[in-house]
Amino acid sequence: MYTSPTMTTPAASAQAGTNIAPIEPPEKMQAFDRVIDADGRIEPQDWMPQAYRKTLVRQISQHAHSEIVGMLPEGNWISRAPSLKRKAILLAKVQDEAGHGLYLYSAAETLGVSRDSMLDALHTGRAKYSSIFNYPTLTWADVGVIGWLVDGAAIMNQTPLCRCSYGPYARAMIRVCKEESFHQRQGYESLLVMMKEGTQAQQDMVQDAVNRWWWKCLAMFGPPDSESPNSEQGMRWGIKRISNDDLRQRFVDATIPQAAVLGVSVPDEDLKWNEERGHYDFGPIDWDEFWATVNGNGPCNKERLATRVQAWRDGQWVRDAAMASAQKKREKEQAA
Ligand code: BYC
Repeated sequence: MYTSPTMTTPAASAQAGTNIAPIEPPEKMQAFDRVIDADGRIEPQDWMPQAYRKTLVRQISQHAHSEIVGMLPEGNWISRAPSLKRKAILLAKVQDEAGHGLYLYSAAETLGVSRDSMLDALHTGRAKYSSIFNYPTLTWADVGVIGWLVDGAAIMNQTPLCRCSYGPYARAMIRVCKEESFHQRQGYESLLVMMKEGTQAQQDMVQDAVNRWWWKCLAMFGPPDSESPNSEQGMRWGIKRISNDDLRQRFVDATIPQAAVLGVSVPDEDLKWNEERGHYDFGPIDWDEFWATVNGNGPCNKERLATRVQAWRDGQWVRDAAMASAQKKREKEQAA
């Protein structure tokens, strides 16, 4: 199912430029379309076209992988946090990301794909995860900037997913977004402390981290709408509610005033408030760099994947013990 190449709707076939005939039963397709048109919810037991199922598995599993790989850049700093308070906050945050990954793998499983196959795709480098986690966290300020900008971008992108047409994904996202909001605030607050109470060296460290992460965060929203092959169908199906470019613009508009309060600048000479549009104009994003990173050639791709694979191997005894314990429990229940 995960790898099924079947195109199922005339629209999807036409969009993909294929000649594969639609094979979905027309009455079921019409009933599905009626639910989508009425902005209703599709649940796991409901009939759905294969292409819808496949799109959801792709997006939700990529999202789950992003949460799990996303633990690594910040996890690097748990042992080096500057105080017990910051260590406790960071531990809780990284643990939350693990939880998000688990909700999302569970949501994807409701579509009939196994967790093992999703993890295998991640571990063998076949699955995508967010580009943003392939960059290094060089200083403590990176941890604050990830909270402020990366989690800030994540909230912007994920809040509309709470209204996604697929029930289990939408419900998972409600909790995820609440927790992301805490993540964003803790990052911003830690930067505020450094900027308002810190030394010049600490303030410089914050500015340097903002300079390194800013453009990566803008790219994180995905390619421009004109070059986003999945957007049109995703929006038609109510999976995606707001386009990549619109979310990116909202993020810039929301973040620039926050940067002013913090006392940092963003590294963009073209950034300018556009009175006519009622939005900030901003400079060009380096899409070559983005695609190189998405395709496995960013600064930390290999390290991230190797760490994940090693963690999976190291956890084998835990999975074996859990399975043995469950088997024992079953046997006891059967004997009783
Ligand atoms: N990185 O047609 P498009 C988090 C891929 S977790 C890598 O626009 P779509 C957090 C895209 O997959 C952050 N790949 O696609 C966690 C597609 O490739 P395939 C993750 C990217 O799906 C821990 C191709 O480019 N958030 O924030 O309509 C701590 C064409 O793109 C990226 C989610 O996963 C990227 N940045 O839109 C802190 C949210 N962007 O699959 C924070 C759910 C695009 O055709 N996902 N690609 O081979 C989404 O909202 C959408 O999938 C995206 C992409 C907006 C990401």
